[in-house]
Amino acid sequence: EDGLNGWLRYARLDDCHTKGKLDSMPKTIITLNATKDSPLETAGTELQTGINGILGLDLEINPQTSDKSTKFVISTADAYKEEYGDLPEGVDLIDDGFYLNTKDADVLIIGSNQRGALYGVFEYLSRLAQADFSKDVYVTNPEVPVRWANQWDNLWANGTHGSIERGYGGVSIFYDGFGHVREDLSRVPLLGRLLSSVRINAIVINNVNADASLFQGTNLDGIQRIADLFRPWGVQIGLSQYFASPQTIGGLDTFDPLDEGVITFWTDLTNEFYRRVPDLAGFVVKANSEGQPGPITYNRTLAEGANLFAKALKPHGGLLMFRAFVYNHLADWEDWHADRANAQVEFFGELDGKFDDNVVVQIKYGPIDFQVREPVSPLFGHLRNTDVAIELQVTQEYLGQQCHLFYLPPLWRSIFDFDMRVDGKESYVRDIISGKVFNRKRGGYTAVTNVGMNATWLGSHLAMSNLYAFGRLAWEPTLDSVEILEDWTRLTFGLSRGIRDAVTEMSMLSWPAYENYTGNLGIQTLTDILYTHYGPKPASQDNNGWGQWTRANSESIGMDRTCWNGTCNAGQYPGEVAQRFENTDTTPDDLMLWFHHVPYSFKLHSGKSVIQHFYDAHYEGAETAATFPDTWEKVRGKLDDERFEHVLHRLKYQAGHSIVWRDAINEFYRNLSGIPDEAGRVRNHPWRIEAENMTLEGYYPVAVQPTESASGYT
Ligand code: BDP
Repeated sequence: EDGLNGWLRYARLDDCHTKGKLDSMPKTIITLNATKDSPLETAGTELQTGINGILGLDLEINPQTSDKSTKFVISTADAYKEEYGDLPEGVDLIDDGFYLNTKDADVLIIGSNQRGALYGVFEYLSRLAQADFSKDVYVTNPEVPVRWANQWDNLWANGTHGSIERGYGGVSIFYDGFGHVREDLSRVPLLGRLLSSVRINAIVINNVNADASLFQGTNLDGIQRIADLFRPWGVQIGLSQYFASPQTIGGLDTFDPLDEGVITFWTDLTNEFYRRVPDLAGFVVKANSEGQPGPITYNRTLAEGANLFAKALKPHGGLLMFRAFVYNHLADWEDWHADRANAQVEFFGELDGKFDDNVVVQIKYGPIDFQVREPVSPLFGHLRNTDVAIELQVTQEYLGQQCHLFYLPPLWRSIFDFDMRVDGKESYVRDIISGKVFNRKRGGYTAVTNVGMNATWLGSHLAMSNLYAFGRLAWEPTLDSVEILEDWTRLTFGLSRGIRDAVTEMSMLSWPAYENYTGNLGIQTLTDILYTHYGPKPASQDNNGWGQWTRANSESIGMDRTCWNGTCNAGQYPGEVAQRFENTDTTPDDLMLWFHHVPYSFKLHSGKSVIQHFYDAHYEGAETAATFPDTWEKVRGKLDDERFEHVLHRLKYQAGHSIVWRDAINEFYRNLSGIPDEAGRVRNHPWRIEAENMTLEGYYPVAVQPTESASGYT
């Protein structure tokens, strides 16, 4: 059990679950009109494999109906109609949707398209694996058509990040680290299977900080090979494009989006991609951000830049995902009115309606960058005439990098379920994304996944619940976080109630715990901001151009984002919400320091002062993390030792690292504010043992920066 199959293990059910159930199982699998390597063919073999694993039955696959014995019918709606007649009334399917009927002797798994049929098989197997034999009729359609994974894989191994930028599960499954697509791509279909099972329909296979050498020479064949391996799973590929490619690989002296030569370059290259990959999903573009080139270099708008690609993609039906993550990372820290959180609306607000109709603006959930707590990006309230997708992160860049357990759905749901009150009316972010609020036809959920060659994919078994949940929520954003988790746990670790309770308890505590011991009250994750984004380093947040500022001094802390005195980021939200954030009286405690600069003694709604909240929360968070190894110990023996130990090791590490966090942050702000902890705990707590006071063979003290996260200052 190394984790490679994730939640698709198809482990054999105990007899007690299957007793009396096997006789009534259909005897054959019909895949109507399945062609070689098609998703429909995959659906048939997956069902065969799954039933063999879960129930121990051997079923035959026939492409057509033959004998009279009971059967599974896997088909597209069109093929089904031709063979058997109409689907029952009320079965209305849109692209990728499916109809599953387990009520009768024959089990029907009918997709609106082949991909939908494959999704239906996964749904059926997921139920079987959870010992759910209920007789049911189930019709389901996706909330949005764009459900994309984004991988930030580099072609070259890079000293700081390995070959996946912000990836913590090993090196790339696509590239060899020496500038080429791997010869051995055997992990690709395994990933395709996992993605398809949670209805993710596309994957972008290279870093948004794109390297144009992917689009040259034998790498083009490589891209084609990758696409061919994903296709049977109903997963399309997408490509990140480098804006200056016309110059770097095209031999032109410009990359001006309005230049004829540049337009021809992109048209030709795009045509070449489609010649090789006819079902290419589209491109992702990061432009004019963090040093990336873009249209602004030529005084063109971001919309003009986006439309350049959109026009080349249009004849092929491709989408251009244009990232709203545009800001100036060389901002002036001295300027108290500068605010990175304002950048998206500043750059994109005025461009609403100026994008071609195959452009989708891809917006990170918050206005800054995947922090432990952010308000929703205000841009969602501005783009009324533009399709949008939300960008989430499955990879835990700022959130413990898979060394800490952090179950993300509750955080995501807090964003999806936020009511923007556009024009004073109910407008949940999820309904803006789906297009309901502004009457748009297309919306999307995307997530930076960054799985790697590690057998666990993400570096941690428990982190896989986030990949699973991303797909489930992209399909149905109102799903309950605990229900998703329970499904995942049963599929991953079997049906033991004890394991389910343990995983649920830890996972549901993981966001509040991490927020408590890293950065609370909306101050953001107080991590090393310049490089690693890991471990405590509050001082690094200020005094740089990157704009993730805390504005902490000896008296006070927080970003003043009010309009009356600050950066007026609050004013970018629709009226009712703006008013709420403008005022400390109506700003919730968990966003207080996001919107307000207040003295450490400022009294929160909870009645505590800001500084005392810091102290208490950091203790509370570390205390919660300390319970995780004990909670997990309770399931020892209820699963394989291999995964048990792997998880335990990470949880123990987390419990320890949360203490490092606790003491570093508390120490830092006690020094800065000069206000002691009312409970007298700082640097004087039970169980803390400085390394200097231990006898450690092979270790010696060295200077550590920042000193507050060091043991005994070294
Ligand atoms: C930041 C990452 C950086 C990415 C950037 C992005 O630290 O590695 O390139 O986002 O999303 O969170 O483009």
